[in-house]
Amino acid sequence: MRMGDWESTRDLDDVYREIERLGLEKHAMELDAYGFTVVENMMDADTVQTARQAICDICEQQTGRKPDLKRGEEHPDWRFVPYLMPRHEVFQDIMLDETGLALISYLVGKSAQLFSMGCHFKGPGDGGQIPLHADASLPPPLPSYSAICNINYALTDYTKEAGCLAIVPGSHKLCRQPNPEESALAGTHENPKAVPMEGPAGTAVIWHGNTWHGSYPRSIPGLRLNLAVPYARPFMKVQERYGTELPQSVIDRNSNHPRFRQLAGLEDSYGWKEEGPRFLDQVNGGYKAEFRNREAGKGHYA
Ligand SMILES: O=C(O)CCC(=O)C(=O)O
Ligand SMILES: [Fe+2]
Repeated sequence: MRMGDWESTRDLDDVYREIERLGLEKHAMELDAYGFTVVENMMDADTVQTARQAICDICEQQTGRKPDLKRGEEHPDWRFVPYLMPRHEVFQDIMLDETGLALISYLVGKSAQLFSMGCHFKGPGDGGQIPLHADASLPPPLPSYSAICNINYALTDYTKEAGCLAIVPGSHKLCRQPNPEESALAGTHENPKAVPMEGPAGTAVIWHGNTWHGSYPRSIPGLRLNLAVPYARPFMKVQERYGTELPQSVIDRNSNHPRFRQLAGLEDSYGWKEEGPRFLDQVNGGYKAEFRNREAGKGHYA
């Protein structure tokens, strides 16, 4: 029997076929079993370098201080560098990479929207810890499915002393946030169940929205840069404003990609006023394949 060609799982079948086509079955299984997976060489060296430089330039505009990747003293502890997707083409290409899209679609569905794209920009210092948490900031209990998911790209080498990402394997099954006494990643109360996600720049870690994660403080000279790219089911309010607020040049550049408009919120049908809802083109077509405006007058609204 051929798996995945069924009326009852039409959206899942598409997602599953893409996972098969790209040979990502092992990663899908790890997401279910452990709540996270690691993809080595997710980004090539040029992409890492371009993304890192773009973030350093934006950080310099934000702080007035030139980042020094080797020493990092000018940027102690950590700061967030937000809203990266529209600010450089490299970030749009990273969002549209087929491996990432296949895995996030497995977790949050084909109707995923980009939640935000930022960098946790970290220099040396005791204040560089991001305590363990689950990204699904919903009232407890958290749903067992992934309401939100995340791809964390290492833009510098990840080691514990360098301030890398930490994950508590299997924690997605607990369906709750860690308590304050479970969340530390440094000091005498450091959670011993947390595992450092060590690996070279270009590695990506993908996790389920319930998975406990954070990052260690950096105790060696230099800077740690990540690219944090959470995606959400569209019932979750996204963190950054895209949609029609995006520069037209960004929309035009990516308009040939079949998923850009949905990811960037351009197909968001909610928030209507007197004009009323837009209508789904087909009832059984899964999510938001096509919209018609009200005048076209048939189908269900999204
Ligand atoms: O890599 C890190 O510092 C953790 C970032 C984080 O918590 C997130 O992106 O949700
Ligand atoms: Fe997080």
